[in-house]
Parts: sequence; C-alpha cells; structure tokens
Amino acid sequence: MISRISAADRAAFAGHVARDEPCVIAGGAVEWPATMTWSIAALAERIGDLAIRCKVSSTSTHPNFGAPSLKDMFATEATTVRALFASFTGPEPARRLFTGDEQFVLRVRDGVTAIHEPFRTLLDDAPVPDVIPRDRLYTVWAWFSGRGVHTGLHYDNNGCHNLNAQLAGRKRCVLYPPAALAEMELFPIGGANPALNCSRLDLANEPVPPDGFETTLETGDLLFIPAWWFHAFWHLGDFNANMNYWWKPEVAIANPVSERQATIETT
Ligand SMILES: O=C(O)CCC(=O)C(=O)O
Repeated sequence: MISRISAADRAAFAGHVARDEPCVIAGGAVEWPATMTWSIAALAERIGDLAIRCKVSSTSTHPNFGAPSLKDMFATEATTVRALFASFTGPEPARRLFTGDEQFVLRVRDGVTAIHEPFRTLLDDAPVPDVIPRDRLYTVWAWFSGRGVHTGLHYDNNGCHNLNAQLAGRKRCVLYPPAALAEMELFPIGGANPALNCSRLDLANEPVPPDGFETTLETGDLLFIPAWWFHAFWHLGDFNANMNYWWKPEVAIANPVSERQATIETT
C-alpha cells in the first residue's frame, strides 16, 4: 500500500521526498480547473483540431513488446486530438495513447523554459504544483487514454522525481523500489531491444511481482513516484487524463538503478 496524505500536510510530503518513499496526495488536485472541467467533449472543443502523434499498439499494452519488430513495438501515428479522443469511445479504446514522448508540454533545459504553445491551455488548468521546487523543474507531460490501456513496468531514465496528477478517470498503479532491480527483468544492456529502462515482464497477462507498492488513483489524486522507482499503470476510466511533473532531486541519488543508467549512458 502507498500512504495517502493530505494536501495541507506539506511537511508529510517533504518527508516522503526526503526518504524517497512514494505517497499519494489524496485529492490534491480536486480544485484544479482541469479536474473540474476536463472531459472528452470539453477538451476537444478547445484543442480538438490540434495535429499530434500518438502511440498505437496492436494490443492494449504500451509499448507492445510482443510485436514482431521494434518498429511495431514503438509505433506511432499522426492524428488529431479529436480523432484520438473519438477512438477512446470506439470498439478498441486501448489501442492508442498520447504521452509526452510525442510532444512535451513544458521543458526546462540549461535554465531555459520551453512551453509547447498549443498546450499552454493545459498548463493553465493544471499548473505546476507548488510543492515542486521551481528551480529544479525538468519536464511536464500530458497523458490521454481510453479504458484498458496498460503501460508496462519501467523506470524513468531522466533521474527525476515525478508527481503524476490524475485529472480525469482512474488508474491502478504498482511501484517497486530501486532495490528490486534484480526482480524487474529489464531488457539487457547490449541486447537487441533499446528500451533499457523497461521490463520484459508482461504484466497485462502475468501476475505482478510480489512486494509491489500498489494504489488506485482517483480523479484529483497526485501520485509521488520517487526518482528511479519502477512503475506500471492500468487505465481504468473511459477517459483518463493526467499531467505529470518531473523535477531533479536536490542531490544525485545513488542506487542500483541510477548506477545502471550511468553505465548505459557511458557505453
Ligand atoms: O500513466 C501511465 O500509464 C504511465 C505514467 C508514467 O509512466 C509516468 O508518470 O512516468
């Protein structure tokens, strides 16, 4: 279980960050304009015409590591927000997924902030939470999906803490600490699959490894995923919308996963 803390208890959140321990800020985003207004219809009216790319899988799992080629595993397609959202209410609602891999909302690199202008409206409705130190903010992404999507077990290779805001719909998630690296069955360094931060385990069809930290995010919840922790998600709502905010830890964290990532980046 992941502990649920109140949004008012900033000291409790700071403690979780300091200890690299996940938590949910229960209802921390309930009063955000995004949580109160985002639906397929409302968002389509504002950004429906926007041209985007989305991930596309022949199953409900993203990436689909069972696909016959790397090209199929990481396939994307050109679409519009409106067409993507329409697919969520069609016969195969879990085939498509929008994430920031295809287009970020905000990035800070070398002290320079870049905002993808057509997404500024998302940031207006879901601003960077003030528990995040602004001088260490790294990236903000948006996520849109239909019911049934599963994102496979992985760690974020940017080395950042992550606050993931559930703004519409619900998601079940399971987290594992960096110390569980040996049980995570990651694609091997030097192997054919370049997704070195991802697990080969197919948790859509196999039991999740034991000793995971599990929770279900309800609309308005904020999940803190400490840097280098493994996570997998199951999308439970008919329409799921999230924004997530990454920031650099105050001091670099040394653990088996950060060491693995350093090896990847130097080989
Ligand atoms: O929402 C999901 O399916 C995945 C979220 C995730 O991987 C993240 O916040 O880093």
